[in-house]
Amino acid sequence: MTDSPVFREPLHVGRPNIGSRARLTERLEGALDRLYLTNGPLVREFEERLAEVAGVDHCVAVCNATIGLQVAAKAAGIRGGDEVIVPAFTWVATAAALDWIGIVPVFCDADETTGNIDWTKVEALIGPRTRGIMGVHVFGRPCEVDELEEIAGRHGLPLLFDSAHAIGCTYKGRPVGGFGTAEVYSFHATKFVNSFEGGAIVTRDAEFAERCRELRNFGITSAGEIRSGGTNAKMNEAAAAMGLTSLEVMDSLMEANRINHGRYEKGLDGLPGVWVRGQAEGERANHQYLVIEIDAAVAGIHRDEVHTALIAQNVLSRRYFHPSCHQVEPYLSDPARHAPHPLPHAEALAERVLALPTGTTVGPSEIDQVCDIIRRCVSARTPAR
Ligand code: T4K
Repeated sequence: MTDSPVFREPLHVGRPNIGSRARLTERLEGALDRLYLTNGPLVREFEERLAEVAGVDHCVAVCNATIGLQVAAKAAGIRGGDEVIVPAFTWVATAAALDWIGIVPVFCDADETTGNIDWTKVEALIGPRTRGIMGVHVFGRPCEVDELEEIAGRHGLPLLFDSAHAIGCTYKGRPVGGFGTAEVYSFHATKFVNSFEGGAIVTRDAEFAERCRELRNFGITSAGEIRSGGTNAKMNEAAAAMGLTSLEVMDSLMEANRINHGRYEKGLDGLPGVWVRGQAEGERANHQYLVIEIDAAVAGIHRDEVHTALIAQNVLSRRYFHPSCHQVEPYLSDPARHAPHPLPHAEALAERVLALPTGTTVGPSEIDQVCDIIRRCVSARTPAR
């Protein structure tokens, strides 16, 4: 490796997509002219568009997905002290959203192929305090929805999905967003559809949506009465302006991500112990995360060393998700909240995964150079074949 980095400017994971600046500006100007900066028409329009994308009748936009998960959990009747089964391999927000309002996340191991909650292990975790199950469509790959719905239905438990990664994806040909009791999208700036910060709860259940609307707005009903203890989870008009603008180009963003995915697969093909995580066969995937796995035993080099080498070359890879959620505070040192048993698959995944730059700001030559850096790291360690 040379002293000066391969890339003069940092190559980021999670570069935001803006869409048409003119459309964004027009929408922002409209909000300024109307003097409606929140509780306004752009949020309602964004909700309508999102409901169409999700294939549902109801959408409640919120200020971010973390708060959205809390609102959805409360709307599902889950209270402080209740337990909810969650995957261990996920972004910390899945568990933290619940923990923050006194709900106890009970960690379930991952399926190593899909990265999702291992549905075969869910039922064994159901106990007297269990009040819900929360799946996460990790990196946009859909959970085993049918199996989870069957388990939740049999036990009379609400099933929520953290769909922060999965807008635009399908499960058995149907859009992710229409499953379980409700699903929650994220539109954080690093998501390929973004609203600066933001999220949305999508559901088929009209009453559930109404409860979410109330809880989002201090517990105030549409008749103006306070029926429950709510919060302020509202999305503002500027966020909705960005969300609408970004959503307009969703299909082309997905196509750009798909092409990048193929380029990375080709660039890393045949490299021992290194592979690009795949998506579900026959389903539409948004490919918003480009995640490789590095099996140190085969590649001869640990993921962390490759990560360090990439950063030295200005490729700002991210270890999504390391450590596994159950291995961080407050769960790590609190025996009452610690995972009841080792979660080997989640832990193994957390040691292998590495998210690489993708999206519209990354082109083929950048991808080839990133692959070349990884190739050189691995080749330096593996014996010649
Ligand atoms: N559930 C799941 C499964 C999630 O993955 C997330 C969020 C949530 C729930 C919660 O959703 P929200 O409450 O956020 O709506 C990022 C995001 O902050 C987080 O939203 C996301 N998941 C997580 C996977 O990644 P960081 O700490 O890695 O983000 P940050 O700000 O350091 O940015 C990452 C890279 O993106 C940097 O290299 C810089 C670049 N970037 C970032 C921003 C914000 C830009 O180029 N421009 C930007 O504006 O967590």
